Amino acid sequence: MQLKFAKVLPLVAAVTLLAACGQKEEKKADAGAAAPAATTAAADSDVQVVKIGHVAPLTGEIAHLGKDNENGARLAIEDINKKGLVIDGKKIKLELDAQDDAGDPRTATQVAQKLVDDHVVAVVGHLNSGTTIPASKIYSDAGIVEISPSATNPAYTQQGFKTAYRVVATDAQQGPALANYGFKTLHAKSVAIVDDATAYGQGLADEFEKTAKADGMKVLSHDETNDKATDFRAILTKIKGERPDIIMYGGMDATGGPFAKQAKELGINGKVLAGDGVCTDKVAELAGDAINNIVCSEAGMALSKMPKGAEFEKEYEARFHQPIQIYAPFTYDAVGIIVDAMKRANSTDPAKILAAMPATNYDGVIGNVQFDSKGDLKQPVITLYDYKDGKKTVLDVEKM
Ligand code: ABU
Repeated sequence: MQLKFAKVLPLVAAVTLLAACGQKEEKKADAGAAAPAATTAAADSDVQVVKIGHVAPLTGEIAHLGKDNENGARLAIEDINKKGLVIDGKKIKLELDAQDDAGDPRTATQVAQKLVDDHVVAVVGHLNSGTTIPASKIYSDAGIVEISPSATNPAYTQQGFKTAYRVVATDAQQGPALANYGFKTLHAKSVAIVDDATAYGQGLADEFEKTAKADGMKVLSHDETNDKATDFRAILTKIKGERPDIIMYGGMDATGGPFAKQAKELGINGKVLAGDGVCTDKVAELAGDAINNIVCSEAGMALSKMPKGAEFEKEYEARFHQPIQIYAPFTYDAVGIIVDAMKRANSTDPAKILAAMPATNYDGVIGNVQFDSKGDLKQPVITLYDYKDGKKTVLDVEKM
């Protein structure tokens, strides 16, 4: 279970204070602080095994999303090994060190330490903002690059850690995009907001609320549930009495689906606006008929609009015999970005990979990736969707 954002915040504040505040480009990689060389001799003495870590919840309510993330990273490792990788004249075999943080902040820090002890050269993860933020201090202390494929809380990259990167837009972009859609396109004059009290759900709902108010929408209420909740009828009955034009839900699909379903069962017919955590394939199954009421955003380009999206989808489905949920292309590219930094550094030393990261200019499945001084995307994109016949359908693409 994720801790409430309020419980994560003091940790974020503490690490922020401890961290140096300069820009990534200004900081030179500190080889002394990095983990020891992360390679081990393979059976074939000509080949060195290099480990890349991956962390996501593989157990619990959103294990389907964690597995989707892991599949994307695993596919990238397999593709790179198939092509062959040579760094500094040595043949490299990549290995995925895949871990489960159960979406729990405390477990996330333990797993992060395990990956450091395993001598991974870099980490793809974590999935949740509430796990990515506390784990980022461990990777920063070890000098290991961390690329989150999905954590959207802005605080992650605001701590001054030169190791912290992400390949998605943030909730400071996603919240306003949703609110503006509600106001300008749905012509909503009032909204009721509910969040799941996690770093992600609460953060996104707060960003939505700020823009909704600035747009002139009336925020009738802002309630809190939790990321394990299954029964939303009490909150929804109260909201029904408030007669909002729309509802905004900050949380993941495991709760967002039943939330929308119960809203419809209670006779609430307004749209339910939600972020990327809800914007999955699985939510159609969880929401039932109420899927037609959901409008959601992704913190990146739609798979159908990605330059190599169709090719990737075909390869993914052939390999894993299931549809992509949402973040697999992002974990696939996160591995590619780490290997690209390795190639440019001509080294598997974590400190040299870290030093190569700011100059990233990578053409992947998700498009071109370049980072700003904090480790965020230079050109973030938000895509808005609704569902037609249970399938995600693009409504709008906003380039930030
Ligand atoms: N961005 C939605 C899911 C991951 C997170 O930020 O918690």
